[in-house]
Amino acid sequence: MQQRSIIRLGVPLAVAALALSACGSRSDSGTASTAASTKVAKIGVIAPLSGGLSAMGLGIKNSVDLAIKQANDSGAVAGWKFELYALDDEAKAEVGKNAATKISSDDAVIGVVGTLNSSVAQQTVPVLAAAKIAQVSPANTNPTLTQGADLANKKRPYNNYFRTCTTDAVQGPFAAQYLLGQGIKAVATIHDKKTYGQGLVDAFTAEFTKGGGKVVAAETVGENDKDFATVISKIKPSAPGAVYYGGEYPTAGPLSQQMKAQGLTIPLMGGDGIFDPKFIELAGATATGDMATSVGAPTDSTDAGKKFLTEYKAAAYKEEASAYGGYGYDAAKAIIEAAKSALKDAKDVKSARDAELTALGKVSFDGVTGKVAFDEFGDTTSKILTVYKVDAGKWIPAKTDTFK
Ligand code: ABU
Repeated sequence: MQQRSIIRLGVPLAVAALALSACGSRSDSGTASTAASTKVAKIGVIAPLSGGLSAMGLGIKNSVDLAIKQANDSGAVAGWKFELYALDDEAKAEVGKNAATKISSDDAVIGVVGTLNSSVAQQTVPVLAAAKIAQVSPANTNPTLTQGADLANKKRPYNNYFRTCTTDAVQGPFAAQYLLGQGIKAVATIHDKKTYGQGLVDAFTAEFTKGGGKVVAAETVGENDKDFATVISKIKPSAPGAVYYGGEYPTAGPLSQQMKAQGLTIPLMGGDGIFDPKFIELAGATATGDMATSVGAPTDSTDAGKKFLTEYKAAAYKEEASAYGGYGYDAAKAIIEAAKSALKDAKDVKSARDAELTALGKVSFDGVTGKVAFDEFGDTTSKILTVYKVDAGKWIPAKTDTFK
């Protein structure tokens, strides 16, 4: 009797479970399930979702999620739904490589947005390339990723890699020209010895010295350093007019704070890796006058950017879009745009990956960060950058221009 009751109860439960799985659901874990007639293509995200750089990574993830939801709502690719498959790289190269390996074993992945860090991308790109999965970064700025190690003889290393942000070959010189234009002719450089930080300082130094400036001290720090007394005391006697820093805000913020506290009252300038409210939080009240370059025009300065920020806010994500939200959104839109032709007549995602790579190289649309299109190396065709200055506890745009 008791057994019959359990069986009677079990049948409707099983039917309900089957019905639920047929209706489909979206998850971050990579589990695909959707209505029988609709196929699933996953868009991966590999970014720091925890740790010191998570403010930027979570902004990227949320923005990709927004692009996916909008694509699904509008039926961007007939017969297909997109799903988000986000993995945390903790801003660590090895963790990123493992994430790429996991993603590349999933036959439903059509493309990946990420990574934040150039040093992590150096590990993820070859893994995804072996599976012919597109990677579109909203944030990697090291030029070697697209142009190869010998920048004098550019050669694209992997045809699966694209980026919606410009490179440090543009960003470093843009900062050098700005400082020279401000009458600052002597700087000290510091970098964190990582791919991004070192490359940015190298590009800055070449342009700054070419323009008649002098690098009066060149130092390095560790990305996890907390005490900068030694490096500050080495720099101080050379009397620079500014410090140019290659690295990210978790280190740059305390460095700026300690510089001012130790009487080195000159601006710290960095690249897009320090362009985040967290930098100002960490640097404190004496950050006023510090500077950062970042890719593109300020997101809220264009109609498309304003629309994106309004939609992002309406989606009620816990975290801000941050510096790369718009670029993450455009990276996801580029993958979706390419998928319109790649997936159209495809029986499955895996067989569409070659076509996706070809189509990505040809995309051209107006994104929230401007025209989204890639050159023969996979780099964005946009060379717009902005200099921001800290004023009253906020990053304020000082100059937006196209690098020449
Ligand atoms: N571009 C800023 C930080 C990310 C990176 O390129 O390493």
